[in-house]
This record gives sequence, C-alpha cells and structure tokens, in this order.
Amino acid sequence: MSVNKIQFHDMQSSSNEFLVDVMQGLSQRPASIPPKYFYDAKGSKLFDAITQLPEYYLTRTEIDILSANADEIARHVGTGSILVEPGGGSCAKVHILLDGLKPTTYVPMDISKDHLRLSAQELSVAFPWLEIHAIYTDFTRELRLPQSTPQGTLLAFFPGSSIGNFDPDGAVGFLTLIEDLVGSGGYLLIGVDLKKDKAILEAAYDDAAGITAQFNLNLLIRINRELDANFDITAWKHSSLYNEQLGRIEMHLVSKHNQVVTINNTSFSFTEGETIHTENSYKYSTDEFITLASRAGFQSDALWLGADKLFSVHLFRVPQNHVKVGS
Ligand code: AVI
Repeated sequence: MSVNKIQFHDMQSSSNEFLVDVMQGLSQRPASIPPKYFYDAKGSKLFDAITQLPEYYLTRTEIDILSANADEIARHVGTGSILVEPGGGSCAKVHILLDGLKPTTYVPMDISKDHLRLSAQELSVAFPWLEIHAIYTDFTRELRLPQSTPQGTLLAFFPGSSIGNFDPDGAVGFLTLIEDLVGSGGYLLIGVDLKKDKAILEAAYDDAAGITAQFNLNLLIRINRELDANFDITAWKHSSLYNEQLGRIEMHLVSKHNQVVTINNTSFSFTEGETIHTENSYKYSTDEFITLASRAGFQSDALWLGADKLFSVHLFRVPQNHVKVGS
C-alpha cells in the first residue's frame, strides 16, 4: 500500500490582528466585526451543525450538485491537477471530487488550525495516494503555495458560497488573488448561493433550533475569552434579515438595552437597539456572478444548478496566455 505524505505549513502572520480588528470595528458606527472570527473551535462546530439544519439548504444542495456532476467536472479539468482549497478546514466536500479528478496534490488552507490538522489526517486515511500540503493561514489576506508544491494545472475549489461573505468589490479582489494563484489555463470551481424567495433565505439564517443565533453570539464569548472583554451575552440577541436592494443576508447582534462593554481596558457604549454587524452573505443570479468573475479575469467554462435552482456551482477558467490589463 502506498503511504501518502502530509505536510503542515504555518503561514499565519500577526497574533494580535483579532484585537486590532475588534477594537477598530467596534469604534465605528455602525459597529462591525469581520465574520472570519466566528470560527474558533466552538464556532466551527456550530457552523458544522448549521450545515445539517433543515432550513440551511446551501450545503446539502451543493453536495447534491457536486455528486451528480463529479465525472463531468473531472472531464473538464482532467486528472493530475493540484487542487487548492482556501478555507478547506473541513475537507468535507472535496471527498466527492477526488475519485474522479485524481489530483496529485491537495492543498487545504484554513485559519482554524485544529480543524485543518484533523481533517487532513482523516483525508489521508481515505485517500492514501494523495499528497497533502495543509496550510494554516488567513487565506483572505494572501494565497501562497509552499515552494515544495509539485507542478501541474491548478484548480482552486471554493465551495459553500463563502464568496458571498465578501462584498462584491472584495469578492473581485479575492477572485483576483485566486486568478493570480492558478494562472493562465488554471481553473476555479466555486459554489454560489442564488437569489430567491426572501422567506427561504431568512429562515436559513434564523433557524427554529436557534443554532445560527448561538453561532452569532459565540463571537462575543470568544472576544470575552481571548481579548479580556466583559460582554454580557444575555444582553445581546441574534438578528438576520434579507436586504433585497443589496442582495444580501445581514447578520447582526442587537443590544437589548443601553450598556457599556470593556475590551482590553477600553470602554464601548451601546444604546438599546444598536447593532454590531457581524456578517453579510451576498446572493447572486448566475449572470451577475459570471460578470463579477470576469472582472477578475475568469471565463465561464461550465455551470451546474440543482433541480430546484436553489444553488449554483460554476467552473471558471483563466484563458490560456491571459495577459492582465495593466501588466
Ligand atoms: C460560511 N458562509 C458561507 C456561511 C453563509 O451562509 O454565509 C456562514 C453562515 N452564517 C450563518 N449561517 C451560515
């Protein structure tokens, strides 16, 4: 039996970035905190629970699309690629692609170290022929492959509609990083949630069991624990709404009454009803997303939709000999 190799690379930079981002975000009005900080160990577990909720159609619909079309995806991309997954901490969906695609190497990148280590180990047991280079990094800031990565066609995999957590300009910026990474002839396979009935969207982000509320509030628990803060968790409530004009679900934490919170010896006042904006989740029509991706240099190669058109999976390619405007 061949034994695969797992390499771990720590490319994480500053350790007080969390503090700086929280202090900055809470000093502004409206206050906000970047959604990447949801994912401590508890937050990652809660997110896994969200993906199993009856209201949260995104994960199961995307898995259905990938499963039904895995062979066709492999026909487009070919075998022997280098499969890179920014945010691939749980490695869950990549399983579906591996048998058909037979990449030589899988490179998951994630900010959640334990999640990444565990999933890479599990994956290596299931796919002993696969070389794995697991990278602990904040992939929203930089996408860099370790020097030891073998050569081959690069395929970036960005499922889950995580692209929706960037605003549209930020999404173009991030897709441009991916375009730089995969280069001319490289591919991007990306899951994107579609615009739909407001009631379906709002239920997905405010489930009856209250798991999304716990996920949102866990951010304050994390700030208390890691940043010497004293948020009274019972004084805040979860809120989510679909902003039709901007095409996005917004998640907020709403202050139940006037209060003062201290973080790292600095005080922040919140009035009753004031909110901390914790996440946007943009929804796109297929045409809107193809136009957005073209701003980052990608051309549409294929598109798959679920039977109920709840979710889309796009395959994009950087044209061969693609020359960047301005280069
Ligand atoms: C990770 N991301 C795509 C999820 C979303 O749907 O925007 C995060 C999430 N927030 C609340 N529920 C799920």
